[in-house]
Amino acid sequence: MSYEMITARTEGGKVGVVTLNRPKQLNALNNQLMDELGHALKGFDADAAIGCVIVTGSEKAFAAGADIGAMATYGFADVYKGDYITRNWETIRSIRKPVIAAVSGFALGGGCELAMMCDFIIAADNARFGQPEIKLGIIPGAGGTQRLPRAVGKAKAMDMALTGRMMDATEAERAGLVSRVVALDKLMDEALGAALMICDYSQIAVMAAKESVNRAFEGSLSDGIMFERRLFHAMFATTDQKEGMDAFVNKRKPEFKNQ
Ligand code: CO8
Repeated sequence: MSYEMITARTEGGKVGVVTLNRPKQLNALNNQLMDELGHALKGFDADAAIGCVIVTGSEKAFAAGADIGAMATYGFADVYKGDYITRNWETIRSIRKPVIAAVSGFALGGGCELAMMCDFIIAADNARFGQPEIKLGIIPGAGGTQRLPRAVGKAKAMDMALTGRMMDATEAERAGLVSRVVALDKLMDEALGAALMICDYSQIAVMAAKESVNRAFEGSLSDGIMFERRLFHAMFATTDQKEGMDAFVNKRKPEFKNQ
């Protein structure tokens, strides 16, 4: 598949980097872009050489939301049947390897929701997050009313969903929406550094950690604790656990084989 609305490349042979690439529309998200993004993410997930994926945008916009021009004439039947904006938004959730959002500029509406679907967000100091759907006479449709309150709490999530105001990078970090804030010109270095660090760990342990943290947002605490305990036990069936612990005991660097 050749891409028109994204680019996909690898860094260091280990990290997949997907860049949203509709600069004139501030990376507004439409069906084609979401199809291309899903295809690229699935490709990296299936590639044994890749240990982590970064999704990023442009300096001005990670993504300014779903494409308003494309949506403007849709009726209820169009969107409810799922043929239009809803059909391909969940692909990213099926990716088992870690996906980091490297966000600069606007991450609004569906753009903020896409960033929140990634495993964690590293933000540039010019990043601005928001759920401004209320200004368009609609509400968020891809997790903005669900993931945002889990990330920043009810008060800020309500404030953002009801007023449509944006949060800058400092506020987003303080509120727990993003894990780190760095200078704009350091954004990709920071994201790549984190990705390469993840790639050097046991891929099995990394995937299990991702699965287990995600479990914290679905179901009860006791179910989550039990899920984590069983995955923790399962780690002791891997060669990588033997290697990691032997390397620590013998004061050497581990060489994980992802087995
Ligand atoms: N859709 C389409 N085009 C857009 C969008 C968008 N979301 N955002 C910006 N653009 C276009 C503008 O129309 C403009 O195009 P043109 O040059 O042809 O006029 C170009 O990008 C540049 O935009 P501006 O001139 O407005 O740039 P500014 O720097 O003045 O402002 C803003 C930047 C603040 C980001 C402003 O463009 C803006 O408010 N954009 C809309 C933000 C928004 O409302 N986003 C939410 C959209 S609704 C949504 O995301 C619902 C998601 C539901 C997903 C459900 C799936 C399951």
